[in-house]
This record gives sequence, C-alpha cells and structure tokens, in this order.
Amino acid sequence: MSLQEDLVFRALDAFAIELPSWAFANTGTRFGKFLDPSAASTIGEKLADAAEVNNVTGCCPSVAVHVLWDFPDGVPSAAPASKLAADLGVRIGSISPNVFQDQEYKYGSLANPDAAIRAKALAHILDSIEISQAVGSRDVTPWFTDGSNYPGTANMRQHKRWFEEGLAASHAALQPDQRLLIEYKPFEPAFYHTDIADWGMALRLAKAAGPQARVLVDTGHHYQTQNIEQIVAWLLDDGMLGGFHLNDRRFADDDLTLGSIDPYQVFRIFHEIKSFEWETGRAADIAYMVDQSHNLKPKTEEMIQTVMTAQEIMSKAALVDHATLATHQAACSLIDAEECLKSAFHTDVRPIIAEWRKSKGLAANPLAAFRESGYLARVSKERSGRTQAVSSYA
Ligand code: PSV
Ligand code: MN
Repeated sequence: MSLQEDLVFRALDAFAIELPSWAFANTGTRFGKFLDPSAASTIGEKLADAAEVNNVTGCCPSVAVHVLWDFPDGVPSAAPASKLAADLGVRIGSISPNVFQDQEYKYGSLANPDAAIRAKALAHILDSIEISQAVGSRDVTPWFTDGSNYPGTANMRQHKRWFEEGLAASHAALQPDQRLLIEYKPFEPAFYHTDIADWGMALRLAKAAGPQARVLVDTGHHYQTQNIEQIVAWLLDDGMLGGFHLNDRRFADDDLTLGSIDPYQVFRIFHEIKSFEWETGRAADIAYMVDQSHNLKPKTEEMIQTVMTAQEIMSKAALVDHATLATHQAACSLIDAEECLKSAFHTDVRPIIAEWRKSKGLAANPLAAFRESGYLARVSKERSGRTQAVSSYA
C-alpha cells in the first residue's frame, strides 16, 4: 500500500458522518415547497432512507433527530425508533430540542422575558436530554432563535444571563459521558440581534454551562468572508470544538450541498483538524453532522453526494505533508507552504477512495449503487399520493 493510500484509508476509517433526519422530509422556503414523491414523512421512513445512505457509503452510522419533528410525544416514540434504527443498522445520533416552533416562543425561549416560558423551554430541553439517555445518544444539540428584530426592544445583557442560567441547568442533567453542543448563528430568524450570534458567545456560554459543553460550528452560520478555519483552529486548541453541522452557503444559511460552492474552504477546515491531530498525536473528538435540507435535489441522492464529497475533501486533507508544511512555515517560505497545501487539495483521491470502498465490501460508486438498487422508485411508489408532513420551521 502506498503512503497516499495508507493516509486516505486511515482518514476514512476514522470518519463517521451523521445524517439529519430532516434531510429526508419535504421542506422548502417561505416562498413554497415542492413536494417530492419519495420524501419521508415518518421517523421510520427517515431512518430507512438514512440507513440506505449508510448501506451504500458505509460511513453514516447515526441519524440526528429533532425532538418535535421526530419524537413529538417524547420517550414513548423515541424508544421504538431507536429499536427500528438498530434493526436497520444505524442508531439515533444527536438530539435537537426544539424551542422555536411553538407559539409561546414568539419572544424567545431560554431568554424569554416571561419566566414561565423560560421554564417551559428548559423543561423541553430536559425532556430532550431524557430522550437522549433513553436512546443512548451522547450529544444534545440545542439551537436557539432568541434575539430581537429592533434596537431597544431587548436587554441583551439580561438575555445573556438567562442563557447562562438555562444552559447551566441543562448541563446539570447530562450523564457524565454526554455533551451539550452550543450552536451559534449570526442572524435569522432574529434580524437585529441573535443571543448566540457567534463562536465567541457560544464558547463563553459553553464554558459557563459546564465542563461537558462544547461549541457546534454550523458552516452556514457565518458572515461572508469569515475565516471559519481559524475559528476551528482556535476551538481545537482550546479543546472546545464539539462538532459540525456541515453544509455550504453562498449568501446566508443556504443549506446547500457541502463543497458545492467552496470546496477549498471545507478543505481548509478539515486541514486544521488533520493538522491538530498530527501535532498532538491524538484524534480530535468531533461529531461530523450534516445539516442540510433540499427542496430541489432528490433527497437521498443528495445525502449520498454530500457524504461522498465529505469523504473526498477529508481524504485530500489527510494528504497534506504536515512536516514539510511546518518546515516551510518556520522558514517563512510562503510560496512553498501554500503550494504544499494546494498540492494535497488538487490530488484526485477518488481512485483511492474507490479502493477503500472495495476493501469494505462496498460498491466503488455509492451513488451509482443506490441508483441501481431501485430503492428510490420503490419508496416513491409507496409514499406518493398521500399527504406529506412537512418538517421545517421555514
Ligand atoms: C438553524 O438554522 C439550524 O442550523 C439548526 O441547527 C437547526 O437545528 C437546523 O438548522 C434545522 O434545520
Ligand atoms: Mn445547524
């Protein structure tokens, strides 16, 4: 086996990608939804689709769920779903509480001025943590829409303190092996201020919440031109990077296919992780979750495309010659350092990945294998014609 093959094989062996249940359901924008006859409506169908992606890619062992969308009655529906997932060869992954959809949350959740609503939001997060424990899931991933739309309408310092309180109370319910991942987003749906707007705020709140809290980086939740890989580098260095919500964006939180707009940025992010691992000699404990939902592309095929892209870019990042790069950096050999990075990015890793797949008994091309399986035609027939539940806050 060549050095390149060895590096790629080891990178792929260690790279598990979590799929979001909501990617398989009908979704849309506030301008409309185009219904897909193959879209999943129930948690059972979402798990079946995710399991199909795992069957052809071999690297998606878990499925992220949104509590209200997937387990509306809590533990009673989570337990059978967990059993079904196991039967399908996957498991329930991160658990997202939902404290933004109900009418009560019009003016916020953990930072709502009404103490009763703050308590309701906390109770839902605690219920979600109970679900995570019932299904054996490690990560709880709340995302908050709290903020305000107009200057002067909210006390931002007070909001911060309410978040410190609510997240610390949530953290207190975790089992020792669990994590609370704090996600940030600069805007939408709040358009003047968002309570957890950037990685600094998420980091600050994670530290205040407790030792098992980490930051979740959703790649779509940044301003244009923001240097995401630097954020990743800092969080890694501080031991505070919990995971990713992977997607691509052109304008805002577009939820586009990973690497479809700027694959070099994804590469630079993955490179920071590989560089950290090379320097420290230990694997970074990161949950790689996809957070995308597609209104136009066929959903299951899109997930396979995303996973294949993630594997390609991670493989490229694994090929960076860290020792040589470090030498060039130390000598301030700017062109050589940059070319060293770029040569890994420009390597065509697809033949090596095909070999890795074959070594695992997988088809060399998961997308082609999925298309040949007839799964899409079968579920489209089974699922079409009935009212599609829409899993979206949009
Ligand atoms: C919000 O934009 C977000 O990124 C959060 O992670 C939610 O859980 C997810 O999208 C819902 O689609
Ligand atoms: Mn997200």
